[in-house]
Amino acid sequence: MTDEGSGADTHGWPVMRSIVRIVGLLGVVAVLLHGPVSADYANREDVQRYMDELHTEHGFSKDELQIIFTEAERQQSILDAIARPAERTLKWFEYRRRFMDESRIEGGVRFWDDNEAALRLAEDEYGVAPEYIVGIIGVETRYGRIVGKHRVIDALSTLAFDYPSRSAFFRKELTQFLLLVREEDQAFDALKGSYAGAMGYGQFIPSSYRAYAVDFDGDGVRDIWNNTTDAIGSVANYFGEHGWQGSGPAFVQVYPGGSNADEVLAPGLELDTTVGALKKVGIEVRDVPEGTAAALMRMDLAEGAEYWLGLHDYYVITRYNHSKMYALAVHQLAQAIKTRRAATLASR
Ligand SMILES: [Ca+2]
Repeated sequence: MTDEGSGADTHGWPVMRSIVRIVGLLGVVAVLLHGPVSADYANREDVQRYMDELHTEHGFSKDELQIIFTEAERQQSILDAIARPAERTLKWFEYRRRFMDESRIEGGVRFWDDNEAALRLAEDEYGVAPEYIVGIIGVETRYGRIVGKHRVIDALSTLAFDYPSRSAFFRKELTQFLLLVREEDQAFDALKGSYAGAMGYGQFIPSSYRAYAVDFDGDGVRDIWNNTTDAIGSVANYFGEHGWQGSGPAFVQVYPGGSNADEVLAPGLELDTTVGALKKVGIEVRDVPEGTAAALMRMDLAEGAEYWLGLHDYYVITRYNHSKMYALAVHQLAQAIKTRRAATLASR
């Protein structure tokens, strides 16, 4: 997946060098004006040990790391945000409402129109239907309109060093980010993203960027921040690499009839049963072969509930974000955009 071994060299890093000079200069000015600049992370012992690891394992110079972690800032708003992810506190009907609004459906039709050639190429190359690529980008960022306002270096440093329950994960992502910055010749203090360090149209975390982002317009740069063609190719490649089939529906709605559906719900995200087994206990499933692997899920409405069956490509969507509600929201938005676009084209 990622290429951990490739970073142990100290090849040219011109952008970094110029930043080192500029930041150094600003530091002197700041000291003259305001006294010592804040250097919390660079001075912390645990961060210094991490910097030593980066130096040894990936060949970053100690001076560069000193500057990066003097510049990195702890952000309380990031710690507040990660403490309450939407999927854990909202019921389905509330969660769905956030994504299935009129402007997001219409925005999807426009994004599809504006990027029709790239979407068609992505479908040819990776087998992923346009509506799912548009659906992902719509749910993640409203087609690039809300890509996150945190500096990635702040987000990942805050979570790596001040969020103990997931610090191992975010330290890895922080390392991936610094490798990305070096490989892609980016400025470490310029890239922005979500509070969790996810970037660009499709909100790729750094390890996903390094493993799955593609240069889909062939200009030599994998630009998921500003280039919709690269963003589309990268989402499609991510799904392709995670086994997208595109041969059947991702979800079908099913009906419990007189069965005790709540007793056979999938405990996790995996496809833990088959259509045949669910039919045997009385669940009504239409038009899906009995041997098909499936996960049964209940989605709570304001009153009552719906039951949905997740099939193969549902599981692939959860590789993007480990949440059943997320996957169903992407699916429903994708279908709504596809239906709306067909109606719009018919009326033109
Ligand atoms: Ca490109």
